[in-house]
Amino acid sequence: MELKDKLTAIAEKASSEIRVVSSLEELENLRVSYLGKKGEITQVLKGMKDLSAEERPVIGQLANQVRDQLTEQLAVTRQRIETEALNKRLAEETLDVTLPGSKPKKGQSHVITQIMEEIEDLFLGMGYQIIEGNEVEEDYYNFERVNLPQNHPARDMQDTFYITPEVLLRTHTSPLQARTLEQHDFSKGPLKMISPGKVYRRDTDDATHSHQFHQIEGMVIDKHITMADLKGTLETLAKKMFGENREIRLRPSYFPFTEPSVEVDVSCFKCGGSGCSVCKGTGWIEILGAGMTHPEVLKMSGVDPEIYGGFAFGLGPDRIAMLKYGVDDIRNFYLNDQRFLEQFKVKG
Ligand code: FA5
Repeated sequence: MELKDKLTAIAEKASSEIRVVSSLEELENLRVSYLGKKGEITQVLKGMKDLSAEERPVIGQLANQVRDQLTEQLAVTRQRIETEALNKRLAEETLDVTLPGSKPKKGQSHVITQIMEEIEDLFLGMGYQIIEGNEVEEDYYNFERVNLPQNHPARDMQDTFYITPEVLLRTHTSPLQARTLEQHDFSKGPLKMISPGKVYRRDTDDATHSHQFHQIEGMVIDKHITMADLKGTLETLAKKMFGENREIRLRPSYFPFTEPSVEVDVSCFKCGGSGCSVCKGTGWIEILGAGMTHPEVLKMSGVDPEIYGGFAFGLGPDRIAMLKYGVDDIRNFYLNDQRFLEQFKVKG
């Protein structure tokens, strides 16, 4: 066969093969088999040396033309295959933006924190300031400055964890009474404060006692404050936390830093007052201690008890949470069981 016919035949065969190719890999194989170093067209071009001088430019031109055509067809086909592949992927990987997303799980404050914030809001609304204290406290402020000198028998009820003989984990929030009193400038107005935080005691844990719990200290000092102001304040608190129907009672008590002193009990949520294991048969659960500030406490902080006086209280938010939600063991608050804690949803 003449070289010219051979070239034309190769060109037709290559062109029809390229037309039906469906993958880039097949296309590359075709390119190599026609235009590669050992490809059919390259072989033809190599045979040109045997041609006559007249034939050579004619065949050369035809061979170049065929090569250019095939190269062009290969490029167009490559483009077609790539576009098809892209369209296929786009169709397969379409995102349905109308599908609902997966909701991230929302955390919430611990139930005790919720109770503390509720109490803070109440007192902020009555014009109290909130004071922060330290959990690691000096023996001097924890005991001596609230009228509990060394060897005072009432220290026994609040044994704690000592860091050094002078530094301890505070047993109550009452050191904030002395710390705030000594800072307060009475020429600017009365002192009305609350101070929430953690406290520690070497108590044996039971249904209503934990070795680590919370307290909110409160103190009001001004001229002409009476026990009626204390009672009214505590009643407002009790009604806010437990509603109008829950009974409360004030019971005479003793604290070295208040005189007279009271303890406030709320009727037991479990037995309604008849006596059970939660209230230890008494029908009542104690939520706070309070009283009229002892003149010695004022004097030690440089405040004249002849002019100023007032009241203080220390309440237990853990006990309040128990009573509000009917939790029969205080230890539940500290076990970090999500199933328990999730029940107390933040309002709103
Ligand atoms: C005090 O700690 C006094 N500082 C309170 C006070 C302040 C009296 C100001 C007068 C003036 P008491 O030890 O009773 O008092 O504790 C106060 C409250 O803390 C209790 O009524 C109770 O609600 C809570 N509480 C006491 N011990 C524990 C405990 N181990 N676990 C959980 N709550 C407790």
